[in-house]
Amino acid sequence: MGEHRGRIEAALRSAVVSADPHLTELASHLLTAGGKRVRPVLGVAAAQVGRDGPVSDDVVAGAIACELVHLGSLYHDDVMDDAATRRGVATVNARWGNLQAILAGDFLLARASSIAAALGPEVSRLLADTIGRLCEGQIEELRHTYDPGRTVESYLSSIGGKTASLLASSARIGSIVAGHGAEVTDVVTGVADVYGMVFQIVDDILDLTATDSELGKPAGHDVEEGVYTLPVLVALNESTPAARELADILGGPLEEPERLRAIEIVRSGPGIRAALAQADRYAYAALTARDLLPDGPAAAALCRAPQALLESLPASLRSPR
Ligand code: GRG
Repeated sequence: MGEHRGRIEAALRSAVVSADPHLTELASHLLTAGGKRVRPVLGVAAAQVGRDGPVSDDVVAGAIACELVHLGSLYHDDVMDDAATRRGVATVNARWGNLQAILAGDFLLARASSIAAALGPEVSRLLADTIGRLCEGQIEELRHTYDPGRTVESYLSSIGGKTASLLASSARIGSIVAGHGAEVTDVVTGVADVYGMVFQIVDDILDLTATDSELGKPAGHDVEEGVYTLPVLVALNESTPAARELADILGGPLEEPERLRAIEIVRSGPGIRAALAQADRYAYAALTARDLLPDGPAAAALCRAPQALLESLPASLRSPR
């Protein structure tokens, strides 16, 4: 994957260059600040299923189109959240203002669309539909902001759109561009979708369980913002005095002592364990897909990725299967 990472970085850097040097600076800002590149790595891994050797330039192009959509969505997300920092640096909105951040995010989406169009109508349409799914997931989350009555179904639908859909499409595009048949393409799409669900559930668990310094932001940030994730929804659905106290606390913006109490209630109830069990079921589904793909390291790594994510959690959190 080392060689591929170099190609991904070079392609990303050249994709964000505009005729306007200031727009280039805006569009490069988060890219040069870091990021794990999960989406392009998934795209390349999907292309490598059943194959040896380097992937084509078109596979790298498909992979970076997905990362550019991710980046564009982060620019817009940071405007919506009025976020001050991301990837350890000031956000574009904090440094240059909301208007420039929105335009730079649009520019990243435009570059992604142009790259996808060059890969053909199927990839182009898939990427456009995925941008729509991101918006649907985000709208579903907004619809239930500060809503203690939010259902688990709403949560799963929202993270399916805002996170898993782009990871699934990254793998799907890698597979299509590599010329895999429909069966392999559908399996890698499903595995990457499941990975996305686990990825977001784990992120949401860590928001409630990690320390402020591990997170680089105060724990319970989601609760504070009114985003009630799976552990919180499970805790709210208990018939206990603690669940009733939590319902009384939630429903609006929180003062510091309320945020800490809400975290304490969720941590000491069944919500974290239930969320881990849900993630574990997804991870198990990905493991069982291994038999449906040709042998080789890429297929093995893809199908084990959700499980590996769960294993990277502190032992104190992990649930037995
Ligand atoms: C403009 C495409 C577009 C969408 C508008 C704002 C929005 C609707 C969607 C944003 C959805 C969003 C921010 C989902 C969270 C996705 C997520 C898991 C982000 C963190 O991804 P990582 O951990 O981040 O891969 P790095 O920094 O490593 O790239």
